Amino acid sequence: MEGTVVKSTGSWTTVRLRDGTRVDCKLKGQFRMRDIKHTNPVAIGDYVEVVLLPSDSHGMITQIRERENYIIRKATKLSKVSHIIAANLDHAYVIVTITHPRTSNGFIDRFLVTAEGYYIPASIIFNKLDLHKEEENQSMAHLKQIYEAAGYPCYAVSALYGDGLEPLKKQLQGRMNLFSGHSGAGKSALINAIDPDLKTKTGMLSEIHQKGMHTTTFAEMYEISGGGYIVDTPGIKEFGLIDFEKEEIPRCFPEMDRLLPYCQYKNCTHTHEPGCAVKSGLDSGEISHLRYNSYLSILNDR
Ligand SMILES: Nc1nc2c(ncn2[C@@H]2O[C@H](COP(=O)(O)OP(=O)(O)O)[C@@H](O)[C@H]2O)c(=O)[nH]1
Ligand SMILES: [Mg+2]
Ligand SMILES: [Zn+2]
Repeated sequence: MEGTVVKSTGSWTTVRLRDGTRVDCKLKGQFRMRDIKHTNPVAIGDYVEVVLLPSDSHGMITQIRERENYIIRKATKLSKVSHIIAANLDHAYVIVTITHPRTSNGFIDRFLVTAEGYYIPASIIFNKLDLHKEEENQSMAHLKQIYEAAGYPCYAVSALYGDGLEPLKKQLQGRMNLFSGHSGAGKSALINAIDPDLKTKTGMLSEIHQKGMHTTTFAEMYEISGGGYIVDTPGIKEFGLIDFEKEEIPRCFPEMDRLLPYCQYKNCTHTHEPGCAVKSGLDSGEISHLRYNSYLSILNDR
């Protein structure tokens, strides 16, 4: 039988079979040792083959189909093994808050670069609209303009009051979606608002630190009624950017990549080269300084 991995906690893996039933499965021994680069041989979103064990109420995963894509992170910055957060994603969403807590531009851009790096289409969800005053609305409008021009769809919602959810719900239908964002940005609240049946745990925002507490400790996949999934990821501080070489970064900024054919050099890094269309774009306002500064900072990190 075939199914999708919807939960993986270590020793047990929950698989949703085609007919909708869920089976807790063990892994056939061979997988545990095969993949030494990753701490988890099977990940949320994996398509697997399962053999049901009639004597027990559980099953055995016998095959893992090749992944179309996946997103990984490292346990620590220096560690050689990485953890697959989720596989076979159709779309990645970053939940951004202008306030309570403020999401940094660096975080947004790192997320987007990671998604581009893995060829996963990405969008931005601005949450907590209800907390916005004039100033926050202006900040959001400014960011929205920058990211939409770059090619990223933007949504503005309030998970608390349910505002602005309809267009987003349409996009989520029938797809495998990843939700990421700072802890406290409202990922769990948003999943609740999208599908109240799911009853995700949402944490209270700590008033002293203005930081969210960790209520989710490992990624979990939720099935949306009507079809589709949302993978909720725990507060990821050092999101992604793991496997990439410096040379790959320029293509991960789509608005700059589009200008590359107009740069004098085919392999222009848009830093010191003469005749660079991206640098001209900075002067003309076509390229945002905010994005360009992120680009430089990510490039210099490599
Ligand atoms: N005012 C307001 N608070 C929200 C909104 N969405 C989430 N919150 C609150 O923000 C805190 C963190 O939300 P949670 O969903 O746990 O964030 P997560 O860490 O990203 O999963 C909780 O206290 C939520 O009630 C919103 O749209 N407006
Ligand atoms: Mg949460
Ligand atoms: Zn250039």
